[in-house]
Amino acid sequence: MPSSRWLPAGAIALCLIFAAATNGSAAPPDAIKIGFLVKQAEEPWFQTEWKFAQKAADENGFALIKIAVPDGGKVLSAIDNLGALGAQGFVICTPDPRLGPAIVAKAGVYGMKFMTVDDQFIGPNGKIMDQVHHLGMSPHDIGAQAGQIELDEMKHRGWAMDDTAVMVSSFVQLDTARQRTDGAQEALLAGGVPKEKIFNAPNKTTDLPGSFDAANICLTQHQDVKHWLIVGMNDNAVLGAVRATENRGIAAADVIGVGINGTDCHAELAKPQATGFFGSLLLSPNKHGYDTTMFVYHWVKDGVEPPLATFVRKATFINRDNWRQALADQGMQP
Ligand code: FCA
Repeated sequence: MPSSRWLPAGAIALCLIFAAATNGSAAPPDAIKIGFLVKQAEEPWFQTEWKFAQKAADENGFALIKIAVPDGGKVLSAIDNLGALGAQGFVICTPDPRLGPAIVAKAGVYGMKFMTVDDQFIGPNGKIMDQVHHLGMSPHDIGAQAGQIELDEMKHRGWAMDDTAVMVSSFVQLDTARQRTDGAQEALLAGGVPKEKIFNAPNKTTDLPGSFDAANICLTQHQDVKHWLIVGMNDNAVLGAVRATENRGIAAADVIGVGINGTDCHAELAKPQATGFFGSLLLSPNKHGYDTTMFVYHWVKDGVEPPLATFVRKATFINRDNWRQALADQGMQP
């Protein structure tokens, strides 16, 4: 059982027992119950959100029920289980934004208040469901920041544009991911990178093996490139691509990758030797976890509807030198 006490995938049947036995232990039996459902419970990003959601629950005497929902079936049964437990609301990062209408309908069956975190729902018309309450990061601007940091570092290393190319470790099916890599590309183009030197590496899955495989194909197609800049939607999208460059024998000094999240790269930044993973933009999973949970809690308890959309714009560049301090400054000890 993971130490952070969450429901592993496939253990939904145990939800009632597990939730009653372990989650929200500080809350009395008649306390308000709020669920927190995440698509990739194995990512430190989501574990950090959970940790701060739990802090909100502990401080305010309500119960938090944390459930891993790696696919659509798990999402729907998790909401049923929340209903059976008498939960009045939940926060969700869905494994597939197109499940949005089904999730809205299912929550409606139980009269639950809910909001999305990180990934917004997509409606039947293919557009973001902007009537669903949401809190997330500011994808385009933060992507652009990653691109700008790479340009600055490229200059610092004295690389020539001629023998440099950009790898975009992309996942365009997810709107927040697409906006981040679009923002990065725009910054790189504005900084003088020619369009024809930007190569797409579409990831099949949003994890390290997914980005590794996509990067491998891209590197095979462009063996003449000497220096690589790597952008992606999060730390794993960049880490997998960096691993692929190493696999090909490309030296760390010839690679600049900047991740996003700042939560999933601590082992990387702690390595004794620098790798091609130059650093990351540390977001605010503490706020994402704490604030969404409090929004839903107040909505349930006091009838106060949260703002429809909240975008957390802060991003702190972390690297091998400052990451421990930057995390500590924001109460997110590694
Ligand atoms: C998405 C990504 C996460 C994190 C979050 C803010 O859900 O999958 O890694 O970047 O957005």
